[in-house]
Amino acid sequence: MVKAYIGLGSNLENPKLQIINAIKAIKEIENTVMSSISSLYYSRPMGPQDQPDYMNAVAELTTSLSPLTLLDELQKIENQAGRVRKDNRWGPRILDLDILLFDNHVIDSERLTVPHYGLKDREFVLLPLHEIAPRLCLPDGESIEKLSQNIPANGLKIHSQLS
Ligand code: PH2
Ligand code: MG
Ligand code: MG
Repeated sequence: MVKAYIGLGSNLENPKLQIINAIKAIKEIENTVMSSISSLYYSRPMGPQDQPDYMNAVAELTTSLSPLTLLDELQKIENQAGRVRKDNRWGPRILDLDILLFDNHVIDSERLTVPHYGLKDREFVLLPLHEIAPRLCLPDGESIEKLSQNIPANGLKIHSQLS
């Protein structure tokens, strides 16, 4: 069993409900346990500014799935939520489930890049991740503690606590 960290995001069609439903669905993934979940956070959109604010959270999974099988399961959940894949980089979305970290693996394949390429520059990833895993280090040795101290909060706000 290894630990994987998943970023959850939504800014369309009742984002809070989307995240709550996604958490339920992730808990049903085979051979996987949700070992921790952060608070829900409101965040300002990164990328185009003419889109609604986001709701973001980070989950810790303990899993025996392979990275690509976990990716398949997460994409199924995105699709079930009604996500339509468009060519809109950083545009609005009903549900986005990103594998942020998968144990200490470094993966650079066509379907999957781990650690997630934006991890170090996104307050809506680093701060929820720090909430649930303050002692975590990235495969390159950088600490979440330090990264989260150095990132501007950019208005990130806790909306509600789940656990
Ligand atoms: N996701 C994006 C683009 N911009 N901004 C915030 N605040 N939160 C997100 O999850 C997010 C974003 C594309 O994945
Ligand atoms: Mg994303
Ligand atoms: Mg994504």
